[in-house]
Amino acid sequence: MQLVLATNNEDKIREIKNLLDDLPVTVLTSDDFLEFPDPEETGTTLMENAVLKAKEIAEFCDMPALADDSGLEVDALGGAPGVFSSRYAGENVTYADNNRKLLSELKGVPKDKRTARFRCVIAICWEDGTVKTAEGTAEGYITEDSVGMKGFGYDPVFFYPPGNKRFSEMTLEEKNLVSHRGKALQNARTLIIERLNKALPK
Ligand code: ITT
Repeated sequence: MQLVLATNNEDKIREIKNLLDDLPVTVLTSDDFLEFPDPEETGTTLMENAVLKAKEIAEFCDMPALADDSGLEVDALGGAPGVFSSRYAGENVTYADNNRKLLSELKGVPKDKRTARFRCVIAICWEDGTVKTAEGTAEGYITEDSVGMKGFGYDPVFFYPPGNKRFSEMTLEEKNLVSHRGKALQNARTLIIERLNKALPK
């Protein structure tokens, strides 16, 4: 089976590839195509955006596509940045810009009110246009500073209590075992394996 990753985010690609590497699936990315669209995320939920990205890329590449829409929900901010996580500090900003804005919005908020979760929705659009989805979350809290060089995005400000460290202090394998993306991909693997089994000659 060939599966194209419907994302332009290199950091997601690294994590997703690691999570699929033991399956009999050839994983393709934007690097394998001369042109690759960057779908406009017009949905109001992670689910809507994941589905629209998977559909658009599956149609463009004419093969099954897997999309990830993910974000950080901070309780003290009423669930923000949520669906706007990648553009929290504006269009074309860096991860560091987003983290600075987040820490500044949470200035003075006590630790017990800094609870947050990462959410990930994976959508797979098969060749026939049908779409299946899978979800995962990871609960933690937002720290008061930005520390750690691993991971990406909000990882340097996201403390994960069961691991007693930030996502930015975990190896890729450690993070994938407990993260929102790791859990969503674990569920998505079941969908891929079902599909592979269907394709096998009886
Ligand atoms: P694509 O749409 O091309 O996949 P994107 O980066 O725009 O790439 P999203 O719209 O799903 O993707 O935004 C996700 C943002 O949420 C991402 O840019 C990070 O800021 C944040 N995020 C998602 N997963 C994360 C993770 O595992 N660790 C840290 N931050 C994460």
